[in-house]
Amino acid sequence: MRTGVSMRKGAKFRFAFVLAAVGSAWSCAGTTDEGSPGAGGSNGGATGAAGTSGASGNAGTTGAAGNVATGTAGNSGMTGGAGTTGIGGTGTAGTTGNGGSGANGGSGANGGSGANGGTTGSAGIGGTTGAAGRGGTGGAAAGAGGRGGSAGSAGSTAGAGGTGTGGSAAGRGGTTGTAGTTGIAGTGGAATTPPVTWSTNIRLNDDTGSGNQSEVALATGPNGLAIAGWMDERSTRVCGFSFTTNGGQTWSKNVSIPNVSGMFVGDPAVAIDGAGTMYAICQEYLDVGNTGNIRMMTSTDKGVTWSAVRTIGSAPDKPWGGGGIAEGTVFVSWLGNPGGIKRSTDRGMTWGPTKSLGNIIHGTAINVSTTGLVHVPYNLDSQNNQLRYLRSKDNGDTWEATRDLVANMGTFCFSCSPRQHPIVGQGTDPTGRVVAITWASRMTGGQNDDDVWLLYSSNGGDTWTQPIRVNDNTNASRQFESWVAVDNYGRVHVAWTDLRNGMNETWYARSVDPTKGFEKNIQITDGRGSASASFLGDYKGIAVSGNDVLAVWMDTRRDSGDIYFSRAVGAAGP
Ligand SMILES: [Ca+2]
Ligand SMILES: [Ca+2]
Repeated sequence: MRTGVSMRKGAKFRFAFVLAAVGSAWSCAGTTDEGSPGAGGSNGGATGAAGTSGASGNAGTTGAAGNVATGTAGNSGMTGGAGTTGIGGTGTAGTTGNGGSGANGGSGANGGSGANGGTTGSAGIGGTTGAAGRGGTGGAAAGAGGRGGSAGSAGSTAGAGGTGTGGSAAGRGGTTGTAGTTGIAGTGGAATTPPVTWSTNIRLNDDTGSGNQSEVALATGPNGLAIAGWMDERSTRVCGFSFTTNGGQTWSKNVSIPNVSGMFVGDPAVAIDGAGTMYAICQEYLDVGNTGNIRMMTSTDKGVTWSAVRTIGSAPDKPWGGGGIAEGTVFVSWLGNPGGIKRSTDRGMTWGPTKSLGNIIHGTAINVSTTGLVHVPYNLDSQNNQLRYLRSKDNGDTWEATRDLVANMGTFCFSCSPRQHPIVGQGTDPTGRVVAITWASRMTGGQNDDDVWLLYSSNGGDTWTQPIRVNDNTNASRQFESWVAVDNYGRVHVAWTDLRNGMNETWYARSVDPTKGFEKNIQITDGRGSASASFLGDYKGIAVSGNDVLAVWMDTRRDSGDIYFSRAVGAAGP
């Protein structure tokens, strides 16, 4: 943005057939036999059948002592079938469920005449711990029958699912065993995240002088392709660009969109489509805040050659770009009254109709996804300082009605030095289901100065959290110029300018689930410079490239402004 009002921008249990011991009846007083304890049964056995009644004993003279019939032990219950493997869980399998304690044998019937069969044995206790992430295996039925009595019942309780460990998602309980009950879902272990190590910082602007570079944006594409763009005042002000074809290991010499008007040029934007076409965009002001042109050049060969620079529209201020999934698709938005957004499917040669965004004077962000979801958030301080949000579910063919996600985005430090404008940053996972929006402002619940805020959706923008503070410093200090990226696993990566140490530093935080907070803030910068400037570029870039996170920022360690880069290899990986 150029001016104070502009943007910046988851057993087979065979029923245990418990053979009921049939108590024979003898006409005499028999001895009483106690049933012996059954062996441990566990899951899912059926209740043993009650002993059949003995036949009536003959009344008579002294009968021979009746033999005590021995009840037949109940058959062991079959092992419950393991549940199906938990979906998505990678938790370590738990230990097999212990067999439940066996059915206690029924108390022996007295061999009396006409004695009834023994009483039914009590049911065994079900097995205990099941396997993590899997249904517990069933315990053996095992209950030995009491003498003269009927067999004990098999255990009936299925093993419960155990607790998984180390998995990144909760394992699901087993499906219902044939005779067993459904295993209880195991709880997932703590999710794991790869470590974050930011690389040695490197400078992207390749001039040797001390001209000012600022206002840096970043886009990533397939196969390690990325492009950064910035405003460059090494000589006549231009939009400068550098790109990488190896995920940021090395960067190209700078290219630029030149200044042909002699007027103010800046507000660079960059995009890469799904096929790897790079789009370099620059605002050419003709009358600052009133009229100007959006200029663009493209490369379809990873930067070996670039097209001519063309004017693709008019706008008073600050364009933004979003690369489509399809080859040749790109979105461009801009500020104005009204601001707008439009789409091209032929690399910017022709454009579809403009969708009005209302009177916007600060920047938009654009994220496109493989599911057709397109997310466009922006600040609307021309009305009530709300966070307004536009969504498409069909790749921009049609747009939904706008929604206001935050009624008031807080106080922006327009007049601070360095200044802070209501620039809205955004990132999504490739499917567009996990969406994060960030800005910096003074808001209730913060530190009474500039803080970094984040709004989060895990359902494609249907519902959103309240603002969540990202920065964890405890001293009164400014954090601003934030941007955000979301990786393939839905993790959120935020970068911002941080003055907690009184200097111009760039800091970072990651979260698996922002509703549960962020990891400890860490610093990306390995050097720092003065923050005593009226302008530190308004915004910055952070994006995911494969398993890595890339970041670019305006750095003052060397002169009044350079564009620096770092990457955190593997920080976005499995
Ligand atoms: Ca603060
Ligand atoms: Ca410089």
